[in-house]
Amino acid sequence: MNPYRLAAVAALLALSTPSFAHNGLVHGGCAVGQTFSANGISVSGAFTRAMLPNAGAAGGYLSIDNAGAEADTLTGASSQAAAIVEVHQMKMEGDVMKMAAVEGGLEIPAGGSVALEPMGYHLMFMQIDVPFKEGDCVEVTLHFAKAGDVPVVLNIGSVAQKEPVMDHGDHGDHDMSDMSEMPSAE
Ligand SMILES: [Cu+2]
Repeated sequence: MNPYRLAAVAALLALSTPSFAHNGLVHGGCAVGQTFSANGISVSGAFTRAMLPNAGAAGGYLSIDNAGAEADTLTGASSQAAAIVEVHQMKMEGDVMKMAAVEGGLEIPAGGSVALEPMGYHLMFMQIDVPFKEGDCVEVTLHFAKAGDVPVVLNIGSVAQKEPVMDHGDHGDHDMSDMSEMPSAE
């Protein structure tokens, strides 16, 4: 490849956003316990679940901290891994648990935090082409009214994952029996 062509390729790479996967999925080798920060917003404990065949949709869970002096609003999210990503809320309607898009976005109070978790607020990934597989990761960009775009990576846990994915790596000294005592990721 001649030097000019090489430079052109390098320039193109520099222009593109830091995405390491074509379909928004990162296969294997994803770090766990990461925090993603931009403009006063910090996102931690981000995870989703492995999908059963033909499930087509998945929830996304994470905790959002707003260190700013003003409230911000999570207005939406996008990902190459799903054609549609919405911010949803679970609600009881009579005896029936239903979910619906959060109208007007989700407010994150100044100096406060909001958890998106199973049975509560969550990201809803719909029209997923490549099913989520445990151990891989999903790249998502969160959109905030004030902080702008915050790119995050969700670890894919088991089909029944309820908590952020932990490192069950080769640390012989890691005692998993007291996981409930783990401080929530900060
Ligand atoms: Cu939902």
